[in-house]
Amino acid sequence: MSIEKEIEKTKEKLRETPVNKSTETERGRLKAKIARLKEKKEQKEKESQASGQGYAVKQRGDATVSLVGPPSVGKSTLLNSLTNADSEVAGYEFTTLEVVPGMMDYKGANIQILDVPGLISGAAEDRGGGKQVLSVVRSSDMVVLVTDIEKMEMVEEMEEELYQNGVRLNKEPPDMDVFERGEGGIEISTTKDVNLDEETMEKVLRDHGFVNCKVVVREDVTLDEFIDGLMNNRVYMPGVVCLNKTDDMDEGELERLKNDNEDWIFVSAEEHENLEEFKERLWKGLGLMRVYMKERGKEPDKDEPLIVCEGSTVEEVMDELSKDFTGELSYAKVWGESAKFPGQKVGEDHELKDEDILELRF
Ligand SMILES: Nc1nc2c(ncn2[C@@H]2O[C@H](COP(=O)(O)OP(=O)(O)OP(=O)(O)O)[C@@H](O)[C@H]2O)c(=O)[nH]1
Ligand SMILES: [Mg+2]
Repeated sequence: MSIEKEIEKTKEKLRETPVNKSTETERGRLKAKIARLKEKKEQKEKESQASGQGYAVKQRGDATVSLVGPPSVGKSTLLNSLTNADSEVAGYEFTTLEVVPGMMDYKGANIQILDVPGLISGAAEDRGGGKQVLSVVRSSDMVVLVTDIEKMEMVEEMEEELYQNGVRLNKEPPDMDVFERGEGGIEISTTKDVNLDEETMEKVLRDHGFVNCKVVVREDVTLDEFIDGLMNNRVYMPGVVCLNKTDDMDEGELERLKNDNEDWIFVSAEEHENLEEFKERLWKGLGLMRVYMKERGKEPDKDEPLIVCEGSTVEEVMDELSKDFTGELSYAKVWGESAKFPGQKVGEDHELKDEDILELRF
């Protein structure tokens, strides 16, 4: 769901929640959520504008994935073999000094892949414009840390660089809320499983300029996670390490590395080895699914799926299509994994599964 839609939905929920004592907390929560979403939207807009030369990469397609990595590990080669792009490949370092986009067609989705050079501190030295590079990564939906056997130690360095710049890989935002208010000082409320002591939290809050606020922490968080929860410039996205040039490796060594790093993906961009698995990893990481729309009495168009987030409901699919429809939904019918039987009539809150067929009637 886009941020705009999420804002709209939350506003609607707020309108539907009556104003009284028992709904006060819920209304506060919704208001805070709207404020947070608005901030996130502004942040995203700012970042897409912060485009120095060579960084004016428009977000296109159903999702965007950044390839980051040290020089000469084969980012451009990987981009070229995955997409329609034609990025310069060379045997010397710093070949690519601007962000090069390419479009990858996978399972009917258009996934934009960005070849983003020069992220790492030493290498960046602002030749690649470190800050802009980071803003490109921050506004993408997933990041791939590309490396090869010679530069494996760079993986940790890249992860650290991203962490220092507010990018949280493979993590969920902490389950907590901060409600700022005009008076009343700092009030902290936590669930039983929270181990971080309130004194520390209060100190951190003051250090971060909070004077009057109510903080609700609903899960056990580390100090760093607590701080993340106070900041609105953190971005959370999936990340995967891709070790390239497997064609150039000793087989025993490759096996050993695979065993030691089970969540990495091993490819040869040049020899096109394991690229389908790589694409599937992106698909899984991005959490996308396909829904085939069908008209009454007709077969669905399987070449043109609607690409939505995993777990989307009928209502969310309708939101996605909203421009095409007017009027009240008369019924929704579903074929596929989420249906109890083919053509089951379902409500708007029915959760769809990948490759479901959906017929909407207004
Ligand atoms: N053996 C082997 N070599 C590869 C592979 N992929 C890329 N290379 C070689 O590695 C060198 C660098 O490749 P590039 O794609 O230019 O690397 P890059 O990461 O884009 O480099 P910069 O743009 O300088 O950051 C070239 O000589 C490629 O031919 C691969 O899968 N196997
Ligand atoms: Mg390159």
